[in-house]
Amino acid sequence: MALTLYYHPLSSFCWKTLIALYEADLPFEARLVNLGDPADRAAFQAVWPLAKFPVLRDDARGLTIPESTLIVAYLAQVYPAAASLVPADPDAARQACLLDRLFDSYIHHPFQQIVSERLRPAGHKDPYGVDQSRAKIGEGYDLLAPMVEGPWAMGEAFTLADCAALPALYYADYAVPLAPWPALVAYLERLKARPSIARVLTEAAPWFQYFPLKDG
Ligand SMILES: N[C@@H](CCC(=O)N[C@@H](CS)C(=O)NCC(=O)O)C(=O)O
Repeated sequence: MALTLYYHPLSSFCWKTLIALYEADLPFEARLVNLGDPADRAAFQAVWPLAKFPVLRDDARGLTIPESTLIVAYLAQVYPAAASLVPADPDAARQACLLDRLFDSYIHHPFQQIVSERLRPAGHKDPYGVDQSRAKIGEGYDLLAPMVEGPWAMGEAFTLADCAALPALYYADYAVPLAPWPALVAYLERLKARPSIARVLTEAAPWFQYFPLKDG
């Protein structure tokens, strides 16, 4: 198969790319990486030295593409079925990219910081850093709630921005509940009902027991 996605079903950044692949109904081999297994990690590092997933391998073109945003943009550029994920209009494309960056930078990354803190050993905790990350997520919600046009981030078209929004909002809701931002609550519900996203969540469900923040 030409496309291989190195991923893990629980990985939030992998969700962004899975949503895009499912939206476009593109065939690909899903290669689950167990970073806890030294041999699996070493094999993945041979593909991408940073050993961060997702990574897309396109054998037909001899390309290895890391970074979730870049993977979605690549799919949109190369596969007609995925083209609408990045709007053709340059201004709309820029806005979709901006929303992707905002969801990643102000919600997704601070959420990752909170999870990392949860995994730190006793004596190395950073409650001040967690407070800062929570505050940043709240600022992200404030910023993004009025920017989401509805039904999708960019209006009628489902784009890269929505692929980025789902993992960010779905997971951050555990750390900073979305309830005070009803527009984002409603948006997240619409996202969850979208078939591509419902499929990602169904596939992740057996792994949620390993999610460190599932108890809040
Ligand atoms: N900026 C990267 C972030 C990728 C990332 O942080 N991936 C996480 C999983 S969600 C990972 O590989 N974690 C494993 C590790 O850090 O060892 C992207 O957008 O793809």
